[in-house]
Amino acid sequence: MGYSKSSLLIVVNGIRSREQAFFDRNACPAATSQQELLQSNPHMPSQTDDQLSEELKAKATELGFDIIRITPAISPPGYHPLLEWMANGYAADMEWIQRRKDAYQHPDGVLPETRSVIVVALNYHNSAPPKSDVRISRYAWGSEDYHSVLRRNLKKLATTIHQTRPQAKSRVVVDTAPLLERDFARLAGIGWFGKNTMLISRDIGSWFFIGAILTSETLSYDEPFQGDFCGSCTKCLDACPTDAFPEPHVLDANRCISYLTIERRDKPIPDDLRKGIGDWIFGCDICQEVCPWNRFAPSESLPEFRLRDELKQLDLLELLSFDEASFQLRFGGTPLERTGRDVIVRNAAIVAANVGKTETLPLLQTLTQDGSPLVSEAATWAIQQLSDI
Ligand code: B12
Ligand code: SF4
Ligand code: SF4
Repeated sequence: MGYSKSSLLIVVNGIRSREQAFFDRNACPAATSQQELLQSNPHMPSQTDDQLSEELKAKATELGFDIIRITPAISPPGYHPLLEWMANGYAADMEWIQRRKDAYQHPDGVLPETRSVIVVALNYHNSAPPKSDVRISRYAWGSEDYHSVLRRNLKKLATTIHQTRPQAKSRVVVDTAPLLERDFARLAGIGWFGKNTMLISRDIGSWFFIGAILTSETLSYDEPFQGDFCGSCTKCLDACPTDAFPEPHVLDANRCISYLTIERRDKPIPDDLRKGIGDWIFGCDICQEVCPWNRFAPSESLPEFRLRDELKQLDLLELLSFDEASFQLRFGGTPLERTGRDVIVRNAAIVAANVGKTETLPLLQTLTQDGSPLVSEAATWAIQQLSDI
């Protein structure tokens, strides 16, 4: 999932620490000099690292995060595998990853002088909607885009740091910054890299988002995750309909349905991969659905990720009829808005052919004249496929 908006830099100034409030009330000379000392030395902890780390963990639980762990800011072991991944062309057209490849070397590339990385996991698992014409990946079933949900709650969490260490610099990271989030989640001890490349937790499986706060502060650190609990299982590798895994733990984005249906927005989907897309119009969950570690995944943690009524039944006839206005009416403000109308209609045309829905032929015929070449090309292809039935 790639996003172009930059993550938010938050340096919370003006929030008075408990110490400051105490000193203000008691206004004695010693107190003033201590206060000055605190302000002149940003790294002098006003609370011990242990206390602040414990407070952060308690606050994270209160905010609904499922897991929070903390790791020192180091150069991630996944940096060289990342370079190899790009050199093999597996990043497809996600030039925003390649453009910032140097910045991935250390969290300093995102926030200078980062000392600690606070990593959270937020579960979004949800029970499946009734069968409809098309499928949408689970992460997009909620009422709000997960980036905004995570950012909002991470910003609240970051205030815990700034209340006691007013000079701290922190930055909230969800997806967009050049940070290998899965690497830091493993370093913090959240889980291991499954053969499907997902970070998997023994406690909650893999249906979770990762978010992070980079901070200039030192904290108490958790142990990295040791071991790999995939064993001899290969269910995810065998189930991928487009053969997107050239080897275990490596994903070729060019072949992944998630990339094809969400990120590939200005080019047609290659012909040889269209059948494999099956009935997915937005993302794909197959390599997680088959994973035994997800059998007992808990239900979603926040109401924002509860299945929206509008997604319970999705009809190809409606999707293929979308113009900009009706697309916005249906998907505005939801995670699907991000791709725009043309991509969803293009995907819907491919799905119509894949599921053999001949009732869509009149609509597809109209779409061959669509203003978007993405849509008209896919509609022409779909008509050919349906005519062969
Ligand atoms: C680009 C991207 C994609 C791309 C590429 C995915 C990929 N596997 O690389 C596409 C568009 C295909 C995609 C799809 C999805 N994504 Co995405 N994506 C990202 C993003 C923005 C960057 C990932 C990246 O840098 N990839 C490059 C590869 C090389 O790195 P990596 O897979 O993250 O980490 C690997 C290396 O570090 C390597 N490694 C580390 N050390 C070592 C050592 C050795 C020896 C070796 C060999 C390897 C190795 O192993 C890690 C795991 O494979 C991250 C957010 C972020 N900033 O990290 C989200 C992220 C990875 N995506 C996420 C999700 C939820 C998804 C989807 C499930 C969405 C969907 N349902 O459609 C799918 C899952 C597909 C899959 N099986 O991965 C979550 C994953 C959460 C989790 N529990 O793991 C993330 C973290 C977003 C988030 N903030 O929650 N995604
Ligand atoms: S998300 Fe789907 S297409 Fe992508 S690797 Fe997993 S199973 Fe394959
Ligand atoms: S399906 Fe099997 S091999 Fe794949 S990630 Fe899950 S446990 Fe590992």
